[in-house]
Amino acid sequence: MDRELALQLVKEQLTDHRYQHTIGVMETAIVLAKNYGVNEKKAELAAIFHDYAKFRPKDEMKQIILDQGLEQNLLHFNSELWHAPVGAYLVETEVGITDSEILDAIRYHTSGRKGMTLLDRVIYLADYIEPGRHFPGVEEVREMAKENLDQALTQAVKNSIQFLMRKNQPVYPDTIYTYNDLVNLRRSD
Ligand code: DGI
Ligand code: FE
Ligand code: FE
Repeated sequence: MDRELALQLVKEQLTDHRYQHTIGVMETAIVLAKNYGVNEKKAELAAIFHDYAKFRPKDEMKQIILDQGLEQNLLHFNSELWHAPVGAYLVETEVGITDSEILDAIRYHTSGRKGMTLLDRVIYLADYIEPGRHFPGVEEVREMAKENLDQALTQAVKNSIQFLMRKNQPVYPDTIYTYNDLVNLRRSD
């Protein structure tokens, strides 16, 4: 699918603000893909569609999680997490994208997962550092992302978990698995 059609399809699903975020994620993901040897076309499409389900009503997302046998444990956690796996499902069924690497990058863009692929990493990080993001610590991660993908990703995941803990929010298991996996990967002992 070409970029123009993909953008047209996603624009209908999003607010203007979220569409601008999507453009930022797309541009950032392409730079990261080039830098770290990831398929640029897959990075482009995964980025364009990563927040496809962001504005679906909660009830609709809940029903899809139940009916399609998605991870049921999601229902016990913040509904902000749901748009990622539900998005992967809708991008396959409504948009017709069947590439499992692209669908996985969408599915895991919020929580990450143990054993993230390079494409998963690029999309997670692009979502975190795109130019429209302004929160404490983001500039540090932007700088790291120029040199070391995993170091930047680890910092982004750590910041996200600390943010959730400061707000006394539960942390979804995949988010913890992502952190543990990245820390184990980087350990030299
Ligand atoms: O969709 P975006 O805003 O671009 O970004 P995102 O897909 O990373 O979603 C961020 C939201 O998800 C934010 O409100 C925090 C929430 N979130 C991310 N990881 C976890 C989480 N919420 C809980 N409870 N647990 C998590 O591990
Ligand atoms: Fe998202
Ligand atoms: Fe996003």
